[in-house]
Amino acid sequence: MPDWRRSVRRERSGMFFRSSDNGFVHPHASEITPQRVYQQRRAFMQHLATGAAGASLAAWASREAMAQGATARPGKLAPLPGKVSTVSGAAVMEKITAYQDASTYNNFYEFGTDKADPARNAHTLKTDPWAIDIEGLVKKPGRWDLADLLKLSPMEERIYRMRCVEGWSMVVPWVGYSLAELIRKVEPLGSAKYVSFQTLADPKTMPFVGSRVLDWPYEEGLRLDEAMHPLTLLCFGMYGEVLPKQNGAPVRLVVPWKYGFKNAKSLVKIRFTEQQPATAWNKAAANEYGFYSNVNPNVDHPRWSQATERRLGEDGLLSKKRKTLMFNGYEAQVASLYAGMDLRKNF
Ligand SMILES: Nc1nc2c(c(=O)[nH]1)N[C@H]1C(S)=C(S)[C@@H](COP(=O)(O)O)O[C@H]1N2
Ligand SMILES: [Mo]
Repeated sequence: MPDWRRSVRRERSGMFFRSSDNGFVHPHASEITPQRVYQQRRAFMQHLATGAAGASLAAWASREAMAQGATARPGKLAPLPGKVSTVSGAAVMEKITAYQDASTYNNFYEFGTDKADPARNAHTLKTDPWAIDIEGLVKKPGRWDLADLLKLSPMEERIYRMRCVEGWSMVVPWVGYSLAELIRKVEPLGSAKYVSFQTLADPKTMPFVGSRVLDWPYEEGLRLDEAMHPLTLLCFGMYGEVLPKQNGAPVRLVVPWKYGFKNAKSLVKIRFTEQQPATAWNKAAANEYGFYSNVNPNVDHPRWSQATERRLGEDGLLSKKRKTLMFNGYEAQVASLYAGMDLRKNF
């Protein structure tokens, strides 16, 4: 089979081969109505205004300029207060992917395995009330309500590349703060070496949690030093708004130098452990999805090359013109985390 055909088939069918035609259909309108966007945004802004975050945030003057790539959409409202991050590497100077693409071409298997399924189905997700349980090897375990998480630290905008293991990529302005802020508050014990992340698995609101495509709940994991890295983002919003449900509302992870599947959506549990935790994709196919999953153009997936990628909205569906960068372009920031490690073995 020619290479292009193989890549299209894979992208259409997701990380597992499946026979489906819907993989690259972009729906015309977002599932989010103006009314719903407005209500979400108001709730988010109220949280910001009442919290420590609200007071210190400068206006987002350049919002329009940053969103040059975004197509007009229903419910586009006043800018959300925020400040551009000063963390090194947190603002790439590449064209921002259209909101329409980033919010309708998703992997969120709890809502279906076709790229258009999450935007179609995730409206059933209930994001209020919401909490994250902190467990394991920490001095201060316990439950953090979303309202408390939202004001734990000032919100920042992080413009990151996102590279899915399947070979497509985008550039998204996320909103959140470094996960390290939360980790410091709960005080990991000296014995904690890893952090595991669990996401919601609610069969009542997530139609595919009954399926056997993955072992639910979706789990991910990082080494503690990776989790503490300033680029690792606890993310509540994108494009100046609260996260759309299909992108992992109300709170998700974004680890920009790793393949997209490390970015666990709709987080409900964070556990500190001594042993390397299990991860959903590693359990499903250990030879294809390793624990580290750092973006690496030199280490191919067993079924396809990782040397190049397709940028959503930029390249044609069949072309992967863009060279994939080592650590997704964050080598200067993160390479030292892996000094002396064999990245082929620890893929
Ligand atoms: N809970 C959960 N989180 C998930 C997934 C998922 O299926 N379930 N898919 C992952 C994959 S494969 C990718 S590429 C990203 C996609 O995030 P996005 O839809 O915001 O682009 O979410 C990741 N997080
Ligand atoms: Mo992915």
